[in-house]
Amino acid sequence: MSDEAEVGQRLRLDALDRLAGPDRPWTGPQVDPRALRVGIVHLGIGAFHRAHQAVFTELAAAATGRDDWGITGVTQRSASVREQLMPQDGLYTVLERGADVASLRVVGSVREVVFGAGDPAAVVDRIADPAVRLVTLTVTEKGYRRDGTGGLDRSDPEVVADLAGRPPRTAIGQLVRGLQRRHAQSGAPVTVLPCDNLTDNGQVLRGLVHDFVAALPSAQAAGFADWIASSVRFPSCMVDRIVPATTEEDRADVRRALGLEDRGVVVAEPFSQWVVEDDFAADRPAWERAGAVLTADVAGWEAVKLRMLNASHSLLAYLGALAGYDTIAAALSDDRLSAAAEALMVEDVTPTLRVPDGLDLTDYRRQVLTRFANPALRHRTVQVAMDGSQKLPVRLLGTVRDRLAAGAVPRHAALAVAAWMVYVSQGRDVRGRKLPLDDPMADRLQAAAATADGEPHRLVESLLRIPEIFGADLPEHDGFRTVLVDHVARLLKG
Ligand code: CS2
Repeated sequence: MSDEAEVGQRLRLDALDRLAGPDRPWTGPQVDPRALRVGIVHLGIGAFHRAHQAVFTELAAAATGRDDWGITGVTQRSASVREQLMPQDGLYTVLERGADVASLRVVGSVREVVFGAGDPAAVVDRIADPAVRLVTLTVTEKGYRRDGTGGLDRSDPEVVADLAGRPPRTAIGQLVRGLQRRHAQSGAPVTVLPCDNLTDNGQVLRGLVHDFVAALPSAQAAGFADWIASSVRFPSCMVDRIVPATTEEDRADVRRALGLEDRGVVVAEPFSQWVVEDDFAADRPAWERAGAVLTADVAGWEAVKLRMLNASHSLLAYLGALAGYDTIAAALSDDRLSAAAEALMVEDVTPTLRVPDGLDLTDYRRQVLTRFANPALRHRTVQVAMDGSQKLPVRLLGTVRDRLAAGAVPRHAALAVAAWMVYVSQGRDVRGRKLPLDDPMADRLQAAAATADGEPHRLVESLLRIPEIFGADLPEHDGFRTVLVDHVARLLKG
């Protein structure tokens, strides 16, 4: 028996057509995928993009009758998304899990998936294609390869190799080499829109592109930097949707509902939000027709989301994982942990925020906690716990600095940082189960933690002295160190 026969027929356009009918328990693509032409290149086509921007883009195309906003997705490190989607004509299911009901949507806006490491030339070609007017990114915080000051990390061997002219492998390298070809070939204007959880993500990316270009030999940079300044825009945006890792159970649920095998299933909560700075070099999809907010002011939204939602997510992830809770919802069901998340948002974060017009912060806070409590999502604490060295500065340390500057001690934000420190040093939960340290700085963190030998003061001191995370200022702040040591001492006692 072939693989295909064992697992059932694979999701594909022709198979989907045969299933069409009024009673089907899923929503099909809102545009005809066969007629879609590519207008967007997306770097980093993971689950988040497929559950968020790809859906907004399809709905916007459907609302406006446009057929030129198909997506070429670039998978960065492994070919697996390509292997999942290409045999399926780019189709995949978003399995939306509400607290009580689930629903399914088959999405057709991804028309092609390129494996960046396997076919770097194709990535450069696609970005240069004048039919493409948008390059979007979700490459995670670490994918930007920044140094301690937020600039491009010129000591990173992958950055060095991309700068030396090999076929590009890093996201910034791919982007700059694609833009370089575009400048040489058509000079058509293009917008680059980063969709990762970073403060001022558009400006950050513009700065990194600038750093890369400035490090090129002058003959290559001539005219190119000016063209970028005049013809490329880097708007910022805030993205929000909880997208846990897909499990075998999720795939089995979709198989049962669809009657087809979908290897590209992504899972998401019902909530989805996108606030985009309306500053485009050329055309864009009418995302507002799909519920996105296009505005001149993204910064306020971004700060609210990162400091309220992502910060309390990280707090629950570290405290929850240490306490033996597998999921965020389970962690939140512990009164002490939900009180800590609430206190973080109310006491530490709220005083630091400039609230955007039309947003009620109390409602926002309640909504965040309700979303976290969704038991059907099964969002794992260790998933949110990963890459802490990259996430802490963005989510928590801005709040810490603002409160310290105001003369206050941010006790709850410090608790989240302390929980991360204990997570790093113990690597085990209260029941003795191993907790993975999935972080680009894992070796350095573990080495720093090991020197402390379980002594709270030394643990805080050794981790706080990592400037890429805590800068030069925070280790010098006695009040912050003292509150960290208190929390760490208590957490180490269990
Ligand atoms: C989470 C985010 O994994 C994490 O660190 O905090 O991915 C979070 O689920 C999203 O930002 C929600 O929009």
